[in-house]
Amino acid sequence: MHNGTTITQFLIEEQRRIRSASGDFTSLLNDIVTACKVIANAVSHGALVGVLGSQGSENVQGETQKKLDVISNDVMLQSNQWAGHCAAMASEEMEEVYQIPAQYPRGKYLLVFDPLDGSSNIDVNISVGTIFSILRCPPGIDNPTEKDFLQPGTQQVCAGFALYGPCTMMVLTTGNGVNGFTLDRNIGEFVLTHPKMQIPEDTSEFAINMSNERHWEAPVKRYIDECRAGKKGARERDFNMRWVASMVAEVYRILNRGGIFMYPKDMKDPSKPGRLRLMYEANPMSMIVEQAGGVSSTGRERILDLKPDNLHQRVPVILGSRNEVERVVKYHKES
Ligand code: FDP
Repeated sequence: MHNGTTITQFLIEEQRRIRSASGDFTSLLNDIVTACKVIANAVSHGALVGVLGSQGSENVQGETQKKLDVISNDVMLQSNQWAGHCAAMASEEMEEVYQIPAQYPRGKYLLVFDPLDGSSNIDVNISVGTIFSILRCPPGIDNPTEKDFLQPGTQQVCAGFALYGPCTMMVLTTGNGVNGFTLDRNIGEFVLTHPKMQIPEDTSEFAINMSNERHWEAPVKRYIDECRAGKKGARERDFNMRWVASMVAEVYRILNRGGIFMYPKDMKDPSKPGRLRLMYEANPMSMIVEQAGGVSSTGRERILDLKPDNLHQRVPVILGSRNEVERVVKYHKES
């Protein structure tokens, strides 16, 4: 028998601390948690239930959708549309804002998500995840449109991600630190296993897609060259490298043992000022990283301060251990 704190107990205890809390927010988080359990189940059965492979369609970013991208998106919509907590939703997989169907009541929150991050890893059995961000719907708005979602990351009420790896994990922040929960499949509940996660300030591990090196700007090239020079170079120590190509897995690793993750601005395609999406990747991950004592920047600005231009905006992302991210920011200032 388990004797830990379940995520349900944790959320209710958090709710009790806020006198004015109506329970809406706790209930919304519970629905998100349920959705992630359903997605975890589909991911873990893979080819046995025919969910691998391509869907044969493209999303708004022009990326080929996998079957599990579409399934996960549907699960998130269905779990979160009926209870009356959301005013509207937005997703990586949908060009437009998703309006709550007329038969359901509307709530006061806006939910934004990437239903399955790291999609290129699905078919090869490498960790993927779901990233989400909760914002307040501006007062007096009955039918939220895109502009109601375009709030800076500092306005997020909550950010989190589920990681579908060897264990299924849920990592959450409501602005009061970061907590990690492991799914106990025997009881069907997430149990608090990683309370108050803190990112070490220093690291000797970096994560970047090295195949883009020729497209990088000078400050990033300088930083990575110095890491690669090892003991005999400017940094006078050896660095190690990791690249999972699933942001959820990289951020989870950094939360546990430190590190720096970069998908920086590059010159590959001038129409894209970065690869990762601000509203449902960079913002929630930046809130989590900052709440765990790390730093998150484009290289030039704090990510959480950016005022979004559109739902699917892309931004450069450099996040993780404080001293390393600050060094990269300094290199940008100097260049
Ligand atoms: P994906 O497109 O497969 O969902 O969402 C962006 C992302 O994955 C990140 O999770 C990951 O870090 C990055 O893209 C991988 O990019 P590369 O294919 O360039 O390695």
